[in-house]
Amino acid sequence: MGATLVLCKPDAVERGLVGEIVSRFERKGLRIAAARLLRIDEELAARHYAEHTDKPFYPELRDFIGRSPTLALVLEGPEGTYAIVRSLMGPTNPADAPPGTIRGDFGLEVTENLVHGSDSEAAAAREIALFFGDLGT
Ligand code: 3AN
Repeated sequence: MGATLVLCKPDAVERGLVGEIVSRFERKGLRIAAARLLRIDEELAARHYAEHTDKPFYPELRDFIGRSPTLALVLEGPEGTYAIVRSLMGPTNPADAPPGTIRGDFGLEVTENLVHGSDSEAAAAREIALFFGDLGT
């Protein structure tokens, strides 16, 4: 079994694309184990994006991720679920994302790229604890 964290970012919620995005993961066969709609404040953004806080694009990323609610999900599936999720999402920059992927079908630019998925088993464990640790998932 594997589990990973997915964020449907503010642009996805604002544009009414959450159903479409979650549906793609469900139709693939992944299971929703936990879900929470929350606004990501500056402290949570800095912890989640710890590797990016020194980057030039960080202020824009922080402002975007906190501008309206995000839907956080834990998705469960086979070992390597994080990689399955990332293949459905497509590359970070929607301009590089092929049609058929979430970012390729719905995104135009790198900041507003609709979804986040953990990029390793270790990141998944860390990020699930960050978003759902208080629920004991
Ligand atoms: P991913 O979300 O595909 O794992 P990361 O972790 O490299 O990509 O980047 C985290 C987030 O930071 C991206 N989802 C994107 O919103 C933003 N980001 C990454 N690189 C850039 C960049 N060069 N310019 C603007 N935003 C960026």
